[in-house]
Amino acid sequence: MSRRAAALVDREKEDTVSHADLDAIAAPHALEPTDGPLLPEELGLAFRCHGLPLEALRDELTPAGLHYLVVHWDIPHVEPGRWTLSVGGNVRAPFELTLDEIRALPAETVPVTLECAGNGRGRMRPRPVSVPWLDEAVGTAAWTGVPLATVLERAGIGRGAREVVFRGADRGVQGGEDQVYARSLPVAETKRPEILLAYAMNGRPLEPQHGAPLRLVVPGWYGMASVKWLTSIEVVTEPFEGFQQAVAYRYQTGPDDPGERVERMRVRALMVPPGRPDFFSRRRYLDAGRITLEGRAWSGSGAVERVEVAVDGRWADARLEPPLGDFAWRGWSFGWTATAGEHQLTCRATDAAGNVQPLESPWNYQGMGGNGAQRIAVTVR
Ligand SMILES: Nc1nc2c(c(=O)[nH]1)N[C@H]1C(S)=C(S)[C@@H](COP(=O)(O)O)O[C@H]1N2
Ligand SMILES: [Mo]
Repeated sequence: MSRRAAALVDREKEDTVSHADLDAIAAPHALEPTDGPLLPEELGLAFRCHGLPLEALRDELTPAGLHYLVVHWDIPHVEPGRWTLSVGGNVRAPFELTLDEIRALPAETVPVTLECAGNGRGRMRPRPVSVPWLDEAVGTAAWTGVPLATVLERAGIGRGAREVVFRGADRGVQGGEDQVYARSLPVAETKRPEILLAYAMNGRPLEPQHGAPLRLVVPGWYGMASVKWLTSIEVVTEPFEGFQQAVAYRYQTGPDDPGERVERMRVRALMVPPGRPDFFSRRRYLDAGRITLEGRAWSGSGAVERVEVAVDGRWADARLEPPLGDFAWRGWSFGWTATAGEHQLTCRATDAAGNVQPLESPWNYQGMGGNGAQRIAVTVR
């Protein structure tokens, strides 16, 4: 029996994980996927990391306070006046930049949909044990900052460079490993002009929880690539093997499978839940008659080209709005004549690369890339 399996067996007799268990569990996720009820630790993570209230899908740009949030450890205390960004490694000319120096460089603003790679995890069976997202780990903001390519050009990427490593100011323990949050991008990817070193979100300075004073924003990729509280950029000549790259964020069939890297967001559509909700079940109540269902859809592999809506399993095409940008979600709407009774509503998107959103999230060990279709139960009176 693996250490993690043993921990799970022990665990089922207790209410919380003991320190001894935690020390014994040298794994990306503390426990094996489970069919059991939600654990107190998952609930704790679900409070620290919050989702987009789905009614906020009405906003093309998500107000910062409604944008989903992921913080692996603690929000670091960063004093903007003392903070600098170091750019180094395999470059011609390493340097440091203050926030004022970064703000003085030519800026771009790009609307970007970010989604956590763990979205949908909470519905997978067995359930990978981490933040138990259902559908709501997404948001879209207009990010303002300096293109990463500008800063890397100034440093001059050296010969033989393979990847660029981004490190944050936050530090913690995961899988038994003490670490700072770090991720890399292949050098070719770093030349994309829309990748930003962002200091503003929706026209306002970044808030602490979203990465102040400076964060990376990698449009098209799941959120883990967009390193917050950025302190250093290092060009390296070997593939980066940090924990958040080599162990976490992989599509694995099981604990011993090295798996594939998680990169681009899978195609997904969401609907604004119509009508009024029940407090506990979130079942929706609405009045019979003509209504417009609406929502937004996105993909990291090209534009969304089709959104379909199903009422009680019968699919029909929704009307698409013009895209907000190449890297942001696209609005859609669908006219429905609601008839008295119980109904189930769902939606799915197809992208320019021909990817069709599945009805059920494909299962994997870490619960990554869960793009199964949202289902909304409604009662029409
Ligand atoms: N330094 C640092 N960057 C980070 C994280 C983190 O914990 N530390 N979380 C990542 C993950 S998993 C996601 S999904 C996004 C979330 O960004 P947001 O909280 O601004 O929505 O930030 C990413 N960047
Ligand atoms: Mo994430």
